Amino acid sequence: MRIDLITIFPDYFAPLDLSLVGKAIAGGLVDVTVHDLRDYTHDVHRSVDDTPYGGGAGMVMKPAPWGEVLDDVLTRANGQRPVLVVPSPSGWPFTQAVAQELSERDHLVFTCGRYEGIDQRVVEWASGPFDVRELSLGDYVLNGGEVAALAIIEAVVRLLPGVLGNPESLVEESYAPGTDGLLEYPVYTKPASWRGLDVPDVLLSGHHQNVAAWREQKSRDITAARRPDLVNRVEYGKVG
Ligand code: JAH
Repeated sequence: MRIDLITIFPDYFAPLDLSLVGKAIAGGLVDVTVHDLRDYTHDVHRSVDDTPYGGGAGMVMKPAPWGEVLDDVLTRANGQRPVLVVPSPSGWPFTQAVAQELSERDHLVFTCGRYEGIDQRVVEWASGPFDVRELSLGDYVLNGGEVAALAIIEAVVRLLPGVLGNPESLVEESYAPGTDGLLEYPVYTKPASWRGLDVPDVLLSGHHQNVAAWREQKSRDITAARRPDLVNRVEYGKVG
């Protein structure tokens, strides 16, 4: 998988060399290139933003540097139509199903906007040569798309064949929120008693059917309390 990242803060992506994603990069499964948007400006101040047409607070990212960097990325796309991931608080929800779709693509390009966002004509133009996906991680505003891009990359790269050590943990996650499932039940390990708190007896009983029933009930209770939207989807027959 090829990943191009476009940002005015290239250092934000240093953590990609760590952990599981770092191993995927070191092992040649993933090839990441970080592009500094300011390298695609031509003025002495290397300026990437300007005031918004129509007025209002804040600044908007100018389209020209984005056009030039995206043209440059396309020269290395081998005539394919890469996915352009645009992290945005106004995007479509990023779910496990979307992560799965992205993991099946060859080439992902991330636009990490700052300020009030990127001139909308960039997305409009890009929907020709790219498969554009404006994506939101949740209903909150960050200072830019970098942290959202890191989260999306981690969720996608761990799904690539050969990246995760234990493929069974992927199977269990087909029942995770975002793939129509319930929230996870609580987990425990040794010691059986810690700071006066005991592991629930059923988990020590060796009675596998009771363990399964206890976990199912915990999952339902937790999901009902925290994510009633997921309980309803389950009851309509997708999982439970
Ligand atoms: C903020 C560009 N849903 C998470 C998320 C994703 C992106 C942004 N904020 C929140 C963002 C400012 C500029 C992107």
